[in-house]
Amino acid sequence: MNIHTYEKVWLVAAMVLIVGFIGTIAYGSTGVGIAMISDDEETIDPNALDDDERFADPRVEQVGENEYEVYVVAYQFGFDPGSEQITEPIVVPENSEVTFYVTSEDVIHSFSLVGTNVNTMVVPGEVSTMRVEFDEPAEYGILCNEYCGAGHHSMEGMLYVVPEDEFDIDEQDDESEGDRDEATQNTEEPAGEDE
Ligand SMILES: [Cu+2]
Repeated sequence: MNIHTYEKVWLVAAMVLIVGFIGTIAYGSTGVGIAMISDDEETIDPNALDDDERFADPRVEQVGENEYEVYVVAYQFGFDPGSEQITEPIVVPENSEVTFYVTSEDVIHSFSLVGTNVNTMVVPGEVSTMRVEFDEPAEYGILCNEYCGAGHHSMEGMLYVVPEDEFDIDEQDDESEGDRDEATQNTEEPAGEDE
C-alpha cells in the first residue's frame, strides 16, 4: 500500500497530539497533587466538635520553628478564629509555613483568602487541609464563598501575617476565649431592617 508522505506526516502528528493530550490530562489529575477529598479520609462528627482535641479550642499552634497549624471552625456566620469582631482574627508570623485545618459545625461553607489561591470548600464532617507559606507581613480578608444562609454576606474574617518580632504565640492563647455560640445570636440581622 502506498501512503503519500504528507498523509504519513499528518498521521504521525495526530498520534503525537493524542498521546500528548492524554499525557497532560494524566499529569494534571495525578502529578500536581490536586485531589478531591477521598473516602478513606477520616471524618469528624460536626455535632461533637467540642469533644475533638483539634477543634474544641480552635487556635493557632506552633509545631516547629517556622511551622504552624491553624484549626478553624466555620459556622453560621463566621470563622473561629478569623472573624475579629466575634472571636479573634488569625495571626501568624512572616516566614512561616502554615497548615490550615478547617471544618464546619453546621452547613457547607468555604474558606478563602482574598486575592490568593487559598480557597477550599468546608464540608461538615470533613476536615479541609491546606499548607500555605507566608513570606512577608500582609493582611488577608477571609471570605465564605458558599451561600450558607441569611447572614452569608456577613461571614468574613481577617488573617494577619505580622513581622516575626511582633508575633507572640502565648498572647494568642489568651485571646482564644471568644465565644462563637453567643456571638452567633448577635450577628443575626434585625428583622425588617432596610438594606
Ligand atoms: Cu458560610
